[in-house]
Amino acid sequence: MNTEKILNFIDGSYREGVNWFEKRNPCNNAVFAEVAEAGRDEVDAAVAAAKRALRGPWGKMTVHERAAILHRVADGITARFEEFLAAECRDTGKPRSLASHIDIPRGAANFKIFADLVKNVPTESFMLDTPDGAGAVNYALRRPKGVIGVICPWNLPLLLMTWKVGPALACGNTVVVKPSEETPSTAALLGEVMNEAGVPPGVYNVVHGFGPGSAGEFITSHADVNAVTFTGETGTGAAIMRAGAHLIRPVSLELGGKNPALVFADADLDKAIEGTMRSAFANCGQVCLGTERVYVQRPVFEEFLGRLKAGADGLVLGTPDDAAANMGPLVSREHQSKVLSYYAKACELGADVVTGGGVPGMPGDLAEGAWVQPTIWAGLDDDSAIMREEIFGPCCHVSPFDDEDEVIERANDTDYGLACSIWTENSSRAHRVAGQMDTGLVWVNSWFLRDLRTPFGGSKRSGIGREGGVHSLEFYTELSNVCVKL
Ligand code: NAD
Ligand code: 6OD
Repeated sequence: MNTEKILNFIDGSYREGVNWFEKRNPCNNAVFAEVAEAGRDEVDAAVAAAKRALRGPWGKMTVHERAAILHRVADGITARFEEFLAAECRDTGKPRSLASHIDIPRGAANFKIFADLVKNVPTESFMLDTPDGAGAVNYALRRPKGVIGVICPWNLPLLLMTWKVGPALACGNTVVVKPSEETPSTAALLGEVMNEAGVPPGVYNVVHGFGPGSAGEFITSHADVNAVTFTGETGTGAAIMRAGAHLIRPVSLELGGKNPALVFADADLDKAIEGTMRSAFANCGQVCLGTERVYVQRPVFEEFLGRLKAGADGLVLGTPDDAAANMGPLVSREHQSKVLSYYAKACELGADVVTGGGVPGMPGDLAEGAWVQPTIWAGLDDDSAIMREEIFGPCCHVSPFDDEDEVIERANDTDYGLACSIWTENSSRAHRVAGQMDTGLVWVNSWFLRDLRTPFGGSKRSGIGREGGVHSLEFYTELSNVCVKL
């Protein structure tokens, strides 16, 4: 079989590992690449290179020099847009129309935004009176934290990886990245862009592999990794906290969600349907911010449900190159099994299957792919597993509600606290409800509308910490206070 090889990127060069693992196309489950799994030696080499680069040219550059290089990285991604797009679509199966509007442009923007931000954010300064009358001046310095371990998921691979790597490098750190085993390609390709842009060797390193007993664990348990930033499942976040606890190592965790949408009777239903179609089904429902619980006020419940069903029934499943398709497969057959187990569970629990609930008939070799139908349920209790557990597929449950206090309480009654969407044309209600939601992110009459200067992250079991804007600088730097006696 003629498969491509995807390599680790360590100290500015591509390297093999201790093993090879298969990368399959989610559309037809065919193996198209072998990925070099990094062992402990490769991870040690990557961490050592990252540590050296902190002392070398990267650590000695001015903020402006670093920022200029990061602009070149962003321009390099844009110059090779088609290559990144093809690699991302091949790994994930997502439509080109989606990746070309979200994943790849954000991959570039994440470098520019944070390169510009570090140049413009001041630190604090205080004059202190002293008994001798001469005084003292205090000022804070931002210093890089050091070697940052970046552990990434598979749903928006380049976007979520650069969302961490952009600010980490802008702040003067170096990184050891572990992309998801499902999506190794764009992280590896970015190594070429880093070299072309003049990023010194050792600043950006990529090691491939899995979690426990593999590259993920080797990074998170490494004593020379100074901080770990992670996006992924809540259970994995807990394991990563434990791995660094004895080192008192800072972690930033962006974890799972079970996000509600609240559709009030005074909403503009055209907007609410358009937004909920995206929040439930975009990226085949594999967005941490996605809506899996929809609460609709009773006077518009039937109309909303009918229109959402019509929208879901109108989705066109197809491969990334199918220009008519607006929904791809799930990322893998393994994830398909997980999502289908929830489809079965919903039936066992007596859900009303409004649409979907199974595997679509796909032609030819696509029948082997990780396809599932977009699915809508109604009729389940708020306590059912379908309403409590993150499914991470193209599915949602729609329930009626009667009044504002009731829906706030029901929407907040979850272990998660990542995002919610509120649909109403009454601006007083919008602000009143937004202020009562136990989520790190609240969208009103929108969803996944991003301003990278704003705080991003989850509460409860959806995460620890905030990134975005100055909040990223808080995580990726150590503040040192300098006190000068005059
Ligand atoms: P995952 O937790 O299974 O894997 C994420 C990464 O962690 C992978 O690279 C994996 O190899 C690695 N990993 C697994 N176990 C590890 C361990 N013990 N030590 C170190 N590394 C380990 O998550 P996933 O399935 O790739 O992604 C989907 C999940 O990510 C969903 O729960 C979703 O909600 C969440 N997510 C959250 C956000 C957010 O911003 N909050 C964004 C995207 C995805
Ligand atoms: O937009 C972002 O910066 C971000 N972190 C999005 C996360 C999406 C989750 O799947």
